[in-house]
Amino acid sequence: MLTVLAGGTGSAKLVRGLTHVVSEDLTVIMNVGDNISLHGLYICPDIDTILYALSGLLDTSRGWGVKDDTFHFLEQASRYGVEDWFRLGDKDLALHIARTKLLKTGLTLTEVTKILGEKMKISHRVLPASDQHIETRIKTPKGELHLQEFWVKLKGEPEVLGVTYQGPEHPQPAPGVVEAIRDARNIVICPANPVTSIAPITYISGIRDALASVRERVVAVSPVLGGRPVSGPAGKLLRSIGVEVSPIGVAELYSGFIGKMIIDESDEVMVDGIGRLGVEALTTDILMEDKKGEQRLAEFVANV
Ligand code: FO1
Repeated sequence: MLTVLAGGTGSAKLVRGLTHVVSEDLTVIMNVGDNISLHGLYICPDIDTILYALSGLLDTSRGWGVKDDTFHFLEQASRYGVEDWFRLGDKDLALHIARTKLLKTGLTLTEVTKILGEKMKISHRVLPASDQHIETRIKTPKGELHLQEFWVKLKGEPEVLGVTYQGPEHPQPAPGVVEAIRDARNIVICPANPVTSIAPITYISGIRDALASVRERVVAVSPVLGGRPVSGPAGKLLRSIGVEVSPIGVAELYSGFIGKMIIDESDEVMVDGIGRLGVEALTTDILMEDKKGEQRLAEFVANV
């Protein structure tokens, strides 16, 4: 079994690539830190993105939401004063309504995600990192914001003063997560935002300890290439927590629980620096610009 720690868009590409190149079971452990309640619905953006990617429904040009979706509901609702900054498409809404209804019957997020995955005919296992609500909060001069408010509503523009993960004092991993790490042939950390996609997962001490205990089998794909994040606000967020925006910076952040890191071949000069952190650096082309690129990187990742 291969186990993958994943966030949203960038992760979806690698996960989709892996489904094409590996024949073994895949378990995807999902970030829940960007989950948000809006219009009475419980939305899990990263889980949604992976479910859509694995079922072939994903709008791959945007990297989120359903392909060929329309926004009639939101357009009409905004006429009544409903907030429309978070673009929920008409087809996408169906998933949030189904999830919220199932959660209201008392099922856990793990159970609900399993049901939705089955209905979407997904054969791989998608597990929320936790059944508890652990929310990534961004501290800005305008006050503390939900990640989606910072990134989508305010377009990532406010200065970032810090990042916190808000939830129970001792957040618990969801059932099956620790076992999926312990029993995996290898564990892959996707090239996702280290601060808002991976850290909310490893913030759960049971998960962090499980990864550390099998550290030599944990391989991360760098989300940074040539001093810049491959996509999204990772640079700003890494700087805000005092981490250098480079594969070395990310390797240092992850060094307690990874044994290997895949970096871009253009960053080869960093191999020794990463090695000094006790992490073996491997180089390849890490950009996934099309399906071929996804499968090429997935092949490399699956065979380290
Ligand atoms: N991202 C955006 O940039 N703008 C949106 O309006 C937006 C809506 C949205 C709706 C459902 C969903 O599952 C994801 C959505 N995303 C949107 C993506 C999401 O904000 C981020 O990609 C992740 O939270 C970061 O991992």
